[in-house]
Amino acid sequence: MNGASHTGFIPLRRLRHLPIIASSAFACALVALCLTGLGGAATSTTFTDPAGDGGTWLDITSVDVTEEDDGGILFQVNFAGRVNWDEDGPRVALDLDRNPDTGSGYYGTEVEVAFEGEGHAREGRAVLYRANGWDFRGATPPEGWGWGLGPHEVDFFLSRSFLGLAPNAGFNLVVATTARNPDTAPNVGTFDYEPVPGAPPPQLGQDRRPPRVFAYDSRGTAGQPAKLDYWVLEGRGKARQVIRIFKGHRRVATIATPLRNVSPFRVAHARWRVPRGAHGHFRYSVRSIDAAGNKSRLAWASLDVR
Ligand SMILES: [Ca+2]
Ligand SMILES: [Ca+2]
Ligand SMILES: [Ca+2]
Repeated sequence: MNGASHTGFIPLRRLRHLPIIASSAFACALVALCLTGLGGAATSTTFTDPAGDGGTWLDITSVDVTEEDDGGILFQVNFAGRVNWDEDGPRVALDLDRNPDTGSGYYGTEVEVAFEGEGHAREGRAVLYRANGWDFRGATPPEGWGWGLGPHEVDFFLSRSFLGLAPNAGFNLVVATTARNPDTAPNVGTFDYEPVPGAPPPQLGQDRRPPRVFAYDSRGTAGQPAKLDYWVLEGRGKARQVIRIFKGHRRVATIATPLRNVSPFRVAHARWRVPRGAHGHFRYSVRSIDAAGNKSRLAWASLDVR
C-alpha cells in the first residue's frame, strides 16, 4: 500500500493513553503476571497464519485470543522474526457485531488497536481507534487496557465490557502488519472467534452496502504497460472492478476484472498497455461492484504518459 493512500484511512492523530504495561523487554512477562493476577481460569484460542508469506519484516505466525473469567481479553500476535519496536507494528481490528456491512472499510470492523513504533522521538505505544464511517477515528482508551511487547510478539489487552460484548458473544477479527506489502491474518477476510465451542456464526442478511473505491494518479510510457492503482474497501472482501480510460472525453479502453478477493490492506492495480505514439494527460475511472451487485461511486485519477 502506498503511503499517500494510507494516510487518508489510518488517522495520524496521536492520542494519549495510560498503558498499564511499559514498553520494555519484560512487558510480556508482565502481561502474563497481570492476567494471572486478575482472574482465575483462562481459555485460549489460537488462529494460525503461514510463516514466510509476510514479505516484510513482520511475518505473523499466529494470533492467540485468551479470555479471563473477569471479562478481560488478551490478543497476542506472534511473529516469525524479532519485533523491531521502532517500527509500526500490527493492528488488530474487531468486527464486534459480526456484520461486515457495518463499521470500517477493514472488513466491517468497529474497533482497531494498533502498535505505533518508537520513531519520531517518542516511545512506542498502542493506540485505539473506533470506526467512523468507512474510516477510523482515534478513541480514548479505557482504564485498565494494556499492551505489551516481546521479542516475537505484540499483545493488546481489552475488556469485554469496554468492547460492548456480552459474556459469551463471539466476534470476528483480522490482524495486519503496517507495511507496503502487509501480512494479514487471515490472508482473506476475518477469523470467526466463537467462545462457545460449536456455536454457528450469525447468518448474514442481504449485502446492501456498496464498496468504496479510491483511484491514484499514475504514470505510463507509450508502448509500455501502465499500472493504474486503486484501493477497494468492501466489507465482504469480494468485488469486481470496471476501469475506463479516457483521453479528453473519448474513452480509449475499458478493463473489467472478475469478481475476486479484494483486501482493504492493499492497493490493487490494473495494467493497461499504453498505445505507441500516445502521450500527455489521460484520466481513468474505477468502479467497484460487490458480489451482491452493489456499485460504488466512480473514483477518478490521472494517467500521465511520457
Ligand atoms: Ca504470515
Ligand atoms: Ca461490523
Ligand atoms: Ca458490500
